Amino acid sequence: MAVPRLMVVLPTYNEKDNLPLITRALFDLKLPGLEILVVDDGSPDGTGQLAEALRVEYDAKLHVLHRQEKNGLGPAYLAGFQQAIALGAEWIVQMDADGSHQPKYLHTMLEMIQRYDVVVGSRFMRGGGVDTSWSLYRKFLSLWANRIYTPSILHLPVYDATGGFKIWRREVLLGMDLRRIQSNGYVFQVEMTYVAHRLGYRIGEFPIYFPDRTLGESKMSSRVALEAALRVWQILFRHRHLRPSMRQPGPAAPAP
Ligand SMILES: Nc1nc2c(ncn2[C@@H]2O[C@H](COP(=O)(O)OP(=O)(O)OP(=O)(O)O)[C@@H](O)[C@H]2O)c(=O)[nH]1
Ligand SMILES: [Mg+2]
Repeated sequence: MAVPRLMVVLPTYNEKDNLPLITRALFDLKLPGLEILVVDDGSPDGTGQLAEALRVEYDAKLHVLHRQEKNGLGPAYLAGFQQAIALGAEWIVQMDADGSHQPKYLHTMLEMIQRYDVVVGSRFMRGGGVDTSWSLYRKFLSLWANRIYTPSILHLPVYDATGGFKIWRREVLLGMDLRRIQSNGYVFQVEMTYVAHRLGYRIGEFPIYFPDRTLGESKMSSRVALEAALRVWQILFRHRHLRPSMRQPGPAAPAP
């Protein structure tokens, strides 16, 4: 059987210290057919140039998409997904470059993608967890937002509504019609999961432990969390009309 091409999309903005670590860890998994696509939005710290050096080091197995403007994680992922599809990827891994999404989980998540359309690395299901340094208050608030608040508004069948460590089948990204997705930040994750769910794709969840970013500062704040909570309603009204029959017919997968 031909090995499906696996593309890990890594968005970066000022990740020059993290990028070499995550790319090394990914290639060390020795997963057949694994390639990486770095999506850098002109990082002032030189992450883009560093990615070019890694491209030479890893030969054709690492690709770099340079974008001029920084306009957030959502648009960066969307551009990366389009490029991954254009490069022929069959399975597309969505993963932050900051160390919070640990490559070691990919073995099992890849087994699961054979049975599901999307696999979500889940912090809030049994067996998952968040950084031990999180205060009880922050843990409680995230657990409530992800397991109770968001799923009860959107009727989502997942425990981690804002989870951003995912594997997508190519057909799913094509069928979702990514032009529908408009959000950024935490809400981008919710919107992607909700659209997939409304279109009837099967979503599997796998428990992950989520350490805080290895290097650099977290941008999480109460304002960011509150805005995300309100925007969940916007997602509901924007997409609740979607049905499985409204999947976009995409071109067939390329021959192996
Ligand atoms: N290309 C691109 N990447 C971005 C942008 N914003 C964030 N990223 C990257 O997206 C990933 C996740 O972003 P983070 O800033 O870590 O966001 P977060 O994980 O929600 O928050 P913290 O880790 O708590 O700060 C990281 O790999 C970032 O470098 C952006 O505007 N453009
Ligand atoms: Mg992060």
